[in-house]
Formats: sequence, structure tokens, C-alpha cells
Amino acid sequence: MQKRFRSIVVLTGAGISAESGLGTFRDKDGLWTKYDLQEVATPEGFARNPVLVHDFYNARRKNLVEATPNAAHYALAELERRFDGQFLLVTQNVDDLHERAGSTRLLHMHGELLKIRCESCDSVRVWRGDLDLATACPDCGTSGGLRPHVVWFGEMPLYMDDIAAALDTCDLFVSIGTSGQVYPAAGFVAEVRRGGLAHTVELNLDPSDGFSLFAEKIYGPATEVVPAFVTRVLAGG
Ligand code: BJW
Repeated sequence: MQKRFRSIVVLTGAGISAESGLGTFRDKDGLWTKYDLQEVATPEGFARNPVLVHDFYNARRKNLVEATPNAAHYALAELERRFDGQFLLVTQNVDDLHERAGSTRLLHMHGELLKIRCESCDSVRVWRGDLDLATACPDCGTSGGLRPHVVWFGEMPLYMDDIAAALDTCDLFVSIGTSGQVYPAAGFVAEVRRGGLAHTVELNLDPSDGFSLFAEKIYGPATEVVPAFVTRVLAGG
């Protein structure tokens, strides 16, 4: 892999934040083994039981504020700083550990846990505390219309045009810590392969659902394999 890349897209999933103490979704003990995703991660579930959904996200907000970035987050921030070509980090994660590690060329395609959105006026605000049905929108004053600024099943992920453009032109696509079970992110590797020019790499604890689509696979904990991989890319480029 000793070649000079010109454009890198990195996709991250819950696995990169696992060693920071944030639970993944589908692993043993993952969030979806404890909560019914239909009830807490769909617009229909929110309409049925907003109190349950607010409780779920209030608890996750608290965990996030106590968590800190790990060596894998820092390695990707260093890659962005030192790589002299195009770089985009696309994360499915709603945590802010990439930002706290120093990443800036970053898109949160599934939204952000520390933001809320008003369904009445569409305003988006940073929100670090609890949210409940009585909380009034700071912008339009409506109560009961605030929700976490995250993308639930059946909703359109964010920044899809920017992501598609970056996938079209990248010559290195790296997928880190994602099970490859949730679309459209799970389809990115196939999109990149259609272009035929990019090297594709999976870094994960275990093979993902789409592992066979990657040209190169490296398995191990993110805090070990990501820094080593970044060192290699920076040495080759
Ligand atoms: C480590 C590790 C360590 C552990 N080191 N690794 C049939 C076919 C195709 C699509 C669909 C379909 N039926 C329905 C759909 C659409 C649906 C979908 O994909 N469903 C599937 C379940 C089948 N998708 C959607 O609805 C999306 N919207 C959509 O498709 O809109 C239409 C559209 C059309 C065309 C173009 C574009 C759009 C929206 C999906 C929203 C997902 N939302 C969530 C919740 C966000 C808020 C919150 O956090 O609460 O996003 S669900 C959850 O899953 C979260 C994650 O971002 C997402 C992905 O999970 P991730 O990151 O992969 O985590 P895990 O737990 O699955 O995997 C962890 C991995 O880490 C594992 O591999 C471990 O091995 C590894 N790991 N420790 C390294 N230390």
C-alpha cells in the first residue's frame, strides 16, 4: 500500500467509541439488546412514547459528557492535520469524540446527540442537559416540539450529497468500527468500488457484514489498529 493517496474518506461507527466507554448497538451487551430500536429510534416510537425516548437520550447525553476520546479518535485527527490531500471523516456516531480529539473536516450523517431540533420551527441548538416534554423551544417558544437532532430509522441521513461527492472522487476509503448493517452507510464501500480506482480498507474488531467487499481488512481494537494504520498512510503519502 506504499502509494501516495490524494483523497481519503474515512467512515466511522460505534466501534471507534467503544473503548471510550460508549456502548455499541449490535454487539453482545449493545444498546439494541437492552432497548427495542422500534420504540426508541424511529419517528413512530417517538410519537407513541416521547417520554421513553427522551429518557433514553437523556441517559446517553449524560454518558457522553463523561466519556473522553481515545487513541483512535486522536489518530484520525492527526491524519487530517498531516495529510496534504483531500480528507473527509464521515461518522455515523452521534457522539462528539471526533471533535474533541481535534477533527474538523467531519460530517455527522446520523446527527448529533448534543443538539436538539424543534419540529415546529426547525431550529437546531446545542443542548447538553436533559430534555422533556415541558421544555420550550428557545427560538419559537413551542413546548413539546423538541427532539434529539439524530437520524432515526426511516429518516434521511444528513449531508448525503457532500458524502456522495467525496466517495466519487476518493482513492482511499477506510471503514472503521461499523457492523455494515445500516444503510446507506453500509453501501458506501460498494459505491466506491463502482468507481474502480480506490483502495478500500476495513478496520474492525470482527469482520462486518460487508467485509468481503473490502480489498484489505485489519482486525483488532480500534485503539490499536487505527493509530498503526494512520502511521502507515502518513509514511506512504
Ligand atoms: C469495534 C470495537 C472496538 C466493537 N474496536 N471495532 C433494507 C435494505 C436496505 C436498507 C433498508 C432496508 N430496510 C430498511 C432500510 C433502511 C434502514 C436500514 O438500514 N435498516 C437496516 C437495519 C436494514 N436505514 C435507514 O432507515 C436510514 N435512512 C434511510 O435509509 O433513508 C432512506 C435513504 C434512501 C437512499 C439514500 C439515502 C437514504 C437511517 C438510518 C438511521 C440509523 N440510526 C441509528 C440511531 C442514531 C441515533 C442514536 O445513536 O440513537 O444510527 S441506528 C444505529 O446504527 C446508529 C448507528 O449510527 C447505526 C450503525 O451502527 P454501527 O455504528 O455500525 O454500530 P454496530 O453496533 O452495529 O456495530 C459496531 C461495530 O463495532 C461492530 O462491527 C463491532 O465488531 C465493532 N467494534 N468494539 C473496533 N473496540
